[in-house]
Amino acid sequence: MAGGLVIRFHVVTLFPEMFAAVTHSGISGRALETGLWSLGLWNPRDFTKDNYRTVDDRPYGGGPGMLMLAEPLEKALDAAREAGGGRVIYLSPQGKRLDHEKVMELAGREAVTLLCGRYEGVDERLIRRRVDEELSIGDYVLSGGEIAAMATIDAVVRQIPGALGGEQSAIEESFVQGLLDCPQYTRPEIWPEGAGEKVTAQVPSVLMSGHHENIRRWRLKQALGRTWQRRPDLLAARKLSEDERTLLEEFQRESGES
Ligand code: 9WO
Repeated sequence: MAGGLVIRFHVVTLFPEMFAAVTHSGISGRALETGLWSLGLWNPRDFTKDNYRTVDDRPYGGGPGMLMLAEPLEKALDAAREAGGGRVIYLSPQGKRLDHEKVMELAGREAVTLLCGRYEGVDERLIRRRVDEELSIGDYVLSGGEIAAMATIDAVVRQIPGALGGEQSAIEESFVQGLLDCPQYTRPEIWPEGAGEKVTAQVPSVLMSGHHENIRRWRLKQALGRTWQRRPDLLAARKLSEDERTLLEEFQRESGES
C-alpha cells in the first residue's frame, strides 16, 4: 500500500458479529479486502473473570434496566490501545452530531476506537476516564451503539481514496458541495407505462438531450431547489455564487412557493 491512506478501526462491543454488515458487504466490504482499512473487534465479555462473564449491573439509585460495568470495558479498551487504538469515541445520543466535516476529520486519522454501549448505558466514570469524544448520528435512541458505529465506519471508509469505484467520486457527493442530491433517473424513459396507470412519468427531457452544460445547470438548479425546500438550514450555511443565486430564483419562481 504505497503511501496510501489506511485507517485502523477498533470497536469495543458485546456484539462483534453485527459488524459483518460492514466487513462483508458493499463498498466497505470491498475496501476491507483491498486493505484500505482494518477492523479489530474487542468483546468486554472476554475480559471478565467471573464464571458468569458478567458485563452489567444495576444502577445505583435504582430505576429500571442495567448499566455496563466499567472494569470489563476498560480492559477491552486497554487491549484495543495496545493494538494501536487511537482516539476513543463513544457513540451515544448525548454526543455531538456526526456530520460531513467530522467524517472527513476521522478519515484523516490513522486509528479510531469506537466504544459501543448497550442496556441503559455505561458507568459515567469509564466515560470520564477513557472516552476522548462522544458522537451521535441523530436524535433517537437505538438498542446500542453498534449501528451508529457501523454508520460511522461506512461514512468514513467511503472517503478513503480508492474506496469508491473509478467513475464514482466522493468529491461529487451530496454534502461535499453542501447541497442535497438532485433527482436521478435511469431506464426506461417512460415508467410506469400501460393501460390503467394513473400517472406515467417521463424522464426530464434535458437529461435526454445530450447537452452537457444544460444538464449540469439543471442538476445544480434541482439540487439548490431541493435544499431550499427541504433543508433551508444547509442553504443558510452556504455561500451562493451569482450563477447559483439565479438558478435558485428560477426554481423558486417555477415552484410558486417563494
Ligand atoms: C436507554 C434508555 C431507557 C430508558 C430511558 C432512557 C434511556 N436511554 C437509553 C439509552 O440511551 N441507551 C443507550 C443505548 C446507552 C448507550 C448505547 N445505546 C445507544 C446508543 N442508543 N442509541 C445510541 C446512539 C448512538 C449514536 N447516535 C444515536 C444513538
